[in-house]
Amino acid sequence: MPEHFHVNTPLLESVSMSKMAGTAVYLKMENCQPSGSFKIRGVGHLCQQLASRSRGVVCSSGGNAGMAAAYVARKMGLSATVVVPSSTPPLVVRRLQEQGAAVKVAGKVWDDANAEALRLAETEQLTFVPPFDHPLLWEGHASVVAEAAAALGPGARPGAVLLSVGGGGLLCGVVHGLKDAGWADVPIIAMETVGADCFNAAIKAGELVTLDDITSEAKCLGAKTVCRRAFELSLSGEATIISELVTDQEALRAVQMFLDEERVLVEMACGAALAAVYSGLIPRLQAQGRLPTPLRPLLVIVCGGSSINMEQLISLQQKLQS
Ligand code: PLV
Repeated sequence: MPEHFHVNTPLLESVSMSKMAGTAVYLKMENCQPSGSFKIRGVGHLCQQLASRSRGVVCSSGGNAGMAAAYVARKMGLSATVVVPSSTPPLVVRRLQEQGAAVKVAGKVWDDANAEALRLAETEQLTFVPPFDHPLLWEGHASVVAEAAAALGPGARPGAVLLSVGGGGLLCGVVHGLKDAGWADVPIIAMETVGADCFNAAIKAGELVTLDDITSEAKCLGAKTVCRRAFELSLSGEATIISELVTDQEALRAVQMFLDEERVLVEMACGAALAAVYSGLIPRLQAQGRLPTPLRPLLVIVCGGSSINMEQLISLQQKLQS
């Protein structure tokens, strides 16, 4: 078995985003992962630890954790079943099947699909691969920070890390990675879209909140409840987390601008993070005193995602920009 399934992704400086952010912007290009997103880091690590003698894996997913599970299972010679909600576009179902997974559609949102995946794990004795709520996932995701630290070189230190939050697994992993890199005091800007904002809602309420529904088009951010660890981190002094929201329109505009400027197509879940730069949030946070001025370089986790192609982009434009 290989040491790991993910690749060391490029760290690219973006001149146009640097201009908008008012500080150097470094893009950690997780869209380049073999499964299309950062998820392979954690999922690969978890499967290596838990699934080597398994009868097969079952993963509940908005799409991208499933893509990672399907890829890793194929490499490990295991079967993969991915349970997705009906909000998952057909293009993702097709990509999952191409990756060799059996796909089951269950329920309207990820939480419904998760209940079905847990049931299958039990009845079929499969290894359950959660998409965001597991310490092994966080341990695996932490490698994204270690790689960025190595690429930036000794003595370098980001001013902030920018990422998206769905169920909070990436956030937990990045906090882990920042600690390992000796960067525990680097603030994290945690982005969600309005309508997929379970982390922001929990922070506002002071307790875990279960959203009534996922109304955002960023379906891969669509967990109704953020994982407990992410919420606890927001309360503890272990990390500085700035939780912010963008609209679907802003996330989509960011996807389009990123395509035009960087020539890379990412899904809405990733657009949510990019929108912090394209919508001018960074200088606004500085003006509010929530980020320092001047700000050291901004490390952006370009989480990627398979839930996008030209047809999907056009359909999102018609839905959100008409
Ligand atoms: N997507 C999960 C959860 O969906 C999934 O099953 O694929 N960026 C992209 C492209 C993602 O796919 C996800 C999560 C995130 C960001 C957020 O990561 P998280 O869930 O670890 O906060 C419901």
